[in-house]
Amino acid sequence: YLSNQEDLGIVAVGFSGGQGKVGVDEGPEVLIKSGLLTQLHTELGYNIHGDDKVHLYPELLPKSQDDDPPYRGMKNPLAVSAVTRRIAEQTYEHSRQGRMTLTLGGDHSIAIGTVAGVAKATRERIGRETAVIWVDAHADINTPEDSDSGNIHGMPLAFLTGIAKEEREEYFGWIKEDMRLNPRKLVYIGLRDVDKAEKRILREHNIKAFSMFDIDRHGIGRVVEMALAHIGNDTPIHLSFDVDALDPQWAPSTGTPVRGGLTLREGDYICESVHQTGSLVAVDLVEVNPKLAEDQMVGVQETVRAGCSLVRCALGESLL
Ligand code: 6HN
Ligand code: MN
Ligand code: MN
Ligand code: MN
Repeated sequence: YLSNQEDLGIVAVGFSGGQGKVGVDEGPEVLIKSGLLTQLHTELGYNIHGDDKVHLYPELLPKSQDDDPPYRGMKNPLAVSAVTRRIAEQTYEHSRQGRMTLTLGGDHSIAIGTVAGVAKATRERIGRETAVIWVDAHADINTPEDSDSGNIHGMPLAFLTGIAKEEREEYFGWIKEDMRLNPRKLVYIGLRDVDKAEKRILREHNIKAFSMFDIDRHGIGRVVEMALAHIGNDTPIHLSFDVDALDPQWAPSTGTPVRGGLTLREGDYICESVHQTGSLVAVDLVEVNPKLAEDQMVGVQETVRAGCSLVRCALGESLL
């Protein structure tokens, strides 16, 4: 009852301003070109809503880098804030109508928009707080001041939870209370490269996190069970999957690869289990960068195949 299981709202976001490497803006195009949306329609039976065009938001981008200087150390702050604000409107619109909402990225800064929009819609529609399962090698919860890189794709959860505060509308001040994520409703899976300041935030706010260590110790089955138990039954779930959670063996074409990650099967298992709850309301797949891979052809193809597999599993492909 948490969403219309047959209706799927798509937002394809060709945006790379949350980090410094070109190419991640081409992620959604290669995922779509490889046939993902067709598969979701013909094999999984979803009615697809929204256009299959990739949004580049040219009208929202500052004319030049000089018009978007660093603010509190953040790079491209006006661009990322404006684009994510628009994405929040798009995901809000799909989610408000009870559609399952799928966002294809783009770098992970775009989740500022997807989580904000879905959280607001779900509060209005069924009066519930949305939980977020963040599958990633990284914690993406740096405050601007704590960040070593200034890249906003390492900060989305700081703004979404309100741990990073900002008044000015044009610098994420548009994120209002009804769009926020309760830190107690956030669960991580797959962490293995967490900055020192982020570790302190996770401890201080008592945020539930399952690292690769926990997966080695308990196995993926038990970890997912514990993650879902933390969220609780009948809570709407937003799954935000950074493809770099997978080991680079499975997903080499990504901006910040870290060895020692999830196997493709473990990633698929997370997605299948979350689908099986019946509480999934939104999915993001981000950080597929077709311009990056040691062996360009093979690496890109593998990464795209892995990304498509994760999405299909989250949308119910492999469950009998
Ligand atoms: N991602 N913690 C590093 C930073 O720059 O803040 C890496 C962030 C990676 C972000 O992979 O979505
Ligand atoms: Mn990551
Ligand atoms: Mn990430
Ligand atoms: Mn199903």
